Amino acid sequence: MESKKPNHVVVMAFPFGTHAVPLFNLVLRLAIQAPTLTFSFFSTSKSNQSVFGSTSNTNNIPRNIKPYDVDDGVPKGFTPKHPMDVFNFFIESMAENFTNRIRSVYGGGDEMKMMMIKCFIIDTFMYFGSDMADQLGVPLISFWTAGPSSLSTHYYTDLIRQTITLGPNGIDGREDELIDFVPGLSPLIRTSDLSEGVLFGFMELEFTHVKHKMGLALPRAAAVTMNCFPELDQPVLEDFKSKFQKCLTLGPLALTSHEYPSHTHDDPHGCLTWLEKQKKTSVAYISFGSVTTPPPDELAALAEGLEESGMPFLWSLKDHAVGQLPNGFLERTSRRGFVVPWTPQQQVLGHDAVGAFVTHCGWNSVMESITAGVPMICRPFYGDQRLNCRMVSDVWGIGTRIKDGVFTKYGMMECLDMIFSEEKFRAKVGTLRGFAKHAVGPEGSSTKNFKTLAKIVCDGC
Ligand code: U2F
Repeated sequence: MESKKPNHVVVMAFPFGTHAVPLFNLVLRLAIQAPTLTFSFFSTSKSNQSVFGSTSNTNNIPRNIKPYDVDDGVPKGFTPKHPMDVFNFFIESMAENFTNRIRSVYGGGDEMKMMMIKCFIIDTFMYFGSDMADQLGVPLISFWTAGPSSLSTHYYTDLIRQTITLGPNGIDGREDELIDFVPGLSPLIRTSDLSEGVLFGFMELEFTHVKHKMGLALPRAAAVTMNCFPELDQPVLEDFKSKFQKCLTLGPLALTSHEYPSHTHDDPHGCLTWLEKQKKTSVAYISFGSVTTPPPDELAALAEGLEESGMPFLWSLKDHAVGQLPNGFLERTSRRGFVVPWTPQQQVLGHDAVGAFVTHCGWNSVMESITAGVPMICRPFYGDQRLNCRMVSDVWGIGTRIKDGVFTKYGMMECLDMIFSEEKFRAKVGTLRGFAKHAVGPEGSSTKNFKTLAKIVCDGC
């Protein structure tokens, strides 16, 4: 705060799912590029602990990044009865809590200290950042952790609601209607692929309003950035170019963050050693991201399908769910199956032995699978995952969806058979992988876009 020139960048992370880590990795690269700037990273204490806490990270964090904890909004003494309770408390108070915390760090109302802020970098969900940036007259960078098409459905939420008017039965019976009127969006997208709150589902929840407001705020950002590359969704990205001040694709982030080891790269269970013993392209890797576990009946069906298929598999399964596997499953499959609570997923997918990825279609997982050239078997659950699944299976043709949307023993076996025997999936994902690699190369679009981003952030420093 000593210098008179604004030299602070305020970063606002969204503390759930895999949001804070990719934003942090982006901030790391910028902080190295701009050592005279201080990057203040605001998130809840739990999220900051997981991002900054691991020892392997600490040594690699430049000193010009400082974490600040923000109140998570959960009333003191409250015992959550449902995992969503904590999420909803956070959402309802995030605008107030972040604003107050930022004001307390930057002078408690002393406008001179607020003047030290030269730029905001926010997770797109933190829509209220636009007002703060406008008040100070500084640029705001919006970072969308998911894919272009899902962002498009949030930007065009009003158009979608006006064009498809749902009656008293809501989406029932209209699940397969095509969203073929949104500029740039693939005409193969259906109403049921939309995230909850765009057209149906939890319409009264505060989170629905947050997503609507963030869509409307996008044109106010100096740049909208995201973890992808142009060939993945050209028409949507072209449309964004005409709607946003700047649209910068920066991905795949998995290929740009390797130099910053984090706990996601640790391998305490020896997955990579286990993969070394498997044949090339023989293993099915299963993971449903950081939040989701399929319901018990589906877990059992998935396990039965894996067992009956006779295929080697590596399964990232949270400890609390292991008891829901069929009796004796672990013992019977121990010669060819490995079940662990966490894997170094990027390296796992990049290992020659892995031939298919059974995934919930979280955006980071989809990007990591493409980056590694591994075709997918999709079982989406919520949010952007259904839309990502549609892109993977119907638009890009680099995977298949599980039959009828839920795991069954024979459905699982059918998908495994299809993905391992039909070369077309691997060929198509291989092509995308090539584009991905080129994007982060010396002449690639992501490399150029990162330079543009760094220029906006560092302007005058
Ligand atoms: C939310 O995403 P999730 O955290 O549920 O899922 P992903 O986006 O796929 O991210 C999971 C990350 O965790 C890593 C994996 C990914 O980077 O490599 N990981 C791991 O290293 N080891 C493991 O054993 C398991 C996972 C949300 F649910 C999605 O719908 C959104 O698309 C996403 C991004 O906004 O956030």
